[in-house]
Amino acid sequence: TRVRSSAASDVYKRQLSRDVQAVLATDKVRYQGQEIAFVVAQDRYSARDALELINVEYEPLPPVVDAQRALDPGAPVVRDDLPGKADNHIFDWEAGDQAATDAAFAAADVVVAQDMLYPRSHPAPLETCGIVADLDDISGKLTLWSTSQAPHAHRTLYALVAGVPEHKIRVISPDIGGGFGNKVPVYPGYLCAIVGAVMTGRPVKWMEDRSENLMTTTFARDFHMHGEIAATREGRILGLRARVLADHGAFNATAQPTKYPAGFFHIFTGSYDLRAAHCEVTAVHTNKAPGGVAYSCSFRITEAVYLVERMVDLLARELDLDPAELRMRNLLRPEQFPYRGPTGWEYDSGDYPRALRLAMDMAGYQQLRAEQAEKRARGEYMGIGLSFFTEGVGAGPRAHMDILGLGMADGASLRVHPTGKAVLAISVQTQGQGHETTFAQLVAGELGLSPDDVEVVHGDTDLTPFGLGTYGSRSTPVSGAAAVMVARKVRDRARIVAAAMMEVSADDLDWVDGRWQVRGDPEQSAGIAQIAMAAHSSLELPEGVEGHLDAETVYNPPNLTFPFGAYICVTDVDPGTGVVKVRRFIAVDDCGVRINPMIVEGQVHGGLADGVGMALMQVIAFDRDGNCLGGSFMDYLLPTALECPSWELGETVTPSPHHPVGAKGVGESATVGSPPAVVNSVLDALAPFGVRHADMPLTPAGVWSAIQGRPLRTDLAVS
Ligand code: MCN
Ligand code: CUN
Repeated sequence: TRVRSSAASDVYKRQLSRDVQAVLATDKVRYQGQEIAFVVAQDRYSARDALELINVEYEPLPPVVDAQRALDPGAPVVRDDLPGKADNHIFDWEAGDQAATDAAFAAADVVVAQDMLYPRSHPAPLETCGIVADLDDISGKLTLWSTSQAPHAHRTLYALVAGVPEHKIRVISPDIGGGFGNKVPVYPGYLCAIVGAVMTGRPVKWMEDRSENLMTTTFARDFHMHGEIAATREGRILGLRARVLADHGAFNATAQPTKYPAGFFHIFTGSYDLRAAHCEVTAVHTNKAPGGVAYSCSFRITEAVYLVERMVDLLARELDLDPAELRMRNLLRPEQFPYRGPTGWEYDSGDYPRALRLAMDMAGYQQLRAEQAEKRARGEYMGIGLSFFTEGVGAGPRAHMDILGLGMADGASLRVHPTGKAVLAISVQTQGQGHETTFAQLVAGELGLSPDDVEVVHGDTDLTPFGLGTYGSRSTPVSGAAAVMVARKVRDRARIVAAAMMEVSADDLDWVDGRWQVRGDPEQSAGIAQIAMAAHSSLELPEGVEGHLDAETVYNPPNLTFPFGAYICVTDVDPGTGVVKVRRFIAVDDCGVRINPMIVEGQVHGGLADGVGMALMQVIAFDRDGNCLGGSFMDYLLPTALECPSWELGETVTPSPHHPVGAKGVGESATVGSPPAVVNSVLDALAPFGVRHADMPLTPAGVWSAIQGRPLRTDLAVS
């Protein structure tokens, strides 16, 4: 398709000149599974037959599969289509103060260094990606039913690319079978379906099969990290360094449009009171499917937390200190909040020691250590692993964060019908997180209604206000705040109407127990339903006050919210087979005020299972020819109930000071926090063998090899 440049904004034109993903390959296929042609047919069987008729002659070319070799002189250049490109280098990026960090390291008694890989993994939602595109040739309206976590942002992009006026595009994102970040990007299949619909005048549907989804849609992680931590002999951490090689695959489409090329990785000092830190990230192209960002990840905080939590454990071992004790000595203290970290982050609130103490109490930490000592004495290998994480979720504010020039703020609109039934329209999109429940609760709480009386509308650009969508656990911090603020606007309007109803001054009304009440006269009050009827009636309202009861708002968050948690994982490792059994998992999460505790627990359960999967089972590896070895669920293993223990959850509540009800996001917390706890646990179990580190996933083969002193490279097939 040709881009109609007249419709393309400056921002978009800038992107076009950069490193964006091809819709279909023309001269060269850059990774296995890259789309080269599309066929439109009346059913999938004829489409398959037609595909057979397309004869593609491939000339095999040498690939770059190993990120660590991508910058070698003479390495094949993946993106030789980019003007002047003679290597696989994408960007260098750094954060923190290098001189201060060097000084901290020079002053340290102990320095520990370690290389580690956060392997490439895949979100693997329950349903794959797909779209139905339909162009009404009379109205010119293009309707897209698509699996999108960000319907409004997708619509804007389609309008820019296709030159179709934005109001003539309607993106509907119904129940999409889970997202986990997989459904944030725009994929070639979506665009092909749109082109197909435009060209044929018929609705066109595209739906991936599982292998296509696993092999070609956006991946996560693939961070080759080198960490260094400096401390005093007493266990006071002084500084942290990270050097990262980021494998972005063949196209850099997901990371490039933001001003954080390595996402939020520079939050890598984690939960510790650290004065000096410096990180450098270099990104490279390889002949792999594009990606690197999404999978319940908070945009690289997953990798950052993994790095620091592994480094702290390694330091504990070096100092012969208990890892819980070392963490306690270095965690940020409650009085340090709001806390500005050495790479520029401002954490809004926290009480870290309380969360860690609670997790240790729940686990019976000292008894566990005693049990471990006994078992070691009789040749049994039990591990106790800790991790403490700080998340940063709720992107914006719009001045600091944008995607393709779209500032990260979210709208909400609220209409209360005459009968007191309310409809809240939000710009984020639920994929199973339960927004229909929690957002109704938020509005109901502000207006004194029952949540049953609040309908939540989402996932349809024609019915909802503009906003950037659901990812980075931003719905509650941003859209949830918008829902509360718009409800408060409605409540303020209701106050004026109530004053007119009761013939008093609005200043004489107090909001008590979900009703506007005349001060000093509790007998005289009105609830929202009554007020809504009056607002639509012939009741005379003061000059300048409109009738009806509705409002709109756009919420621009002042900062991210910073949820945190303390996790403890207990494993038993069989040294003969390398099999790891996760026996117990204690998770204390603090996501500020919980709107719906059961939903929060469900989110945490899911994230913990993700963490067990990543730590022990999941990896998308490649062979030396660039064949993807994780293209089916036979190879890419997802955790089931068999691999997961019965989770033991705890909570502390440290409200966010800037969120209107004190809530922080939670959707990705457990995925971010749990992998290091599992890995630390397994490596704790293996300590008697002198094993310092082994990379995820800690499969039986990986654990067994580590015990033999030959740790595996998990991202490449062993030949
Ligand atoms: N919640 C709450 N109290 C809080 C925080 C959250 O009751 N203090 C509720 C929320 O209102 C919402 C749910 O918990 O109903 C998750 O909220 P939030 O943390 O704001 O996260 P989002 O709604 O923005 O969801 C996105 C997040 C991400 S980025 C991924 S990835 C992920 C996750 O959610 N994908 C999921 N959880 C998922 N759960 C399901 N079932 N399916 C996915 O695809
Ligand atoms: Cu990072 S995966 Mo979620 O933000 O959609």
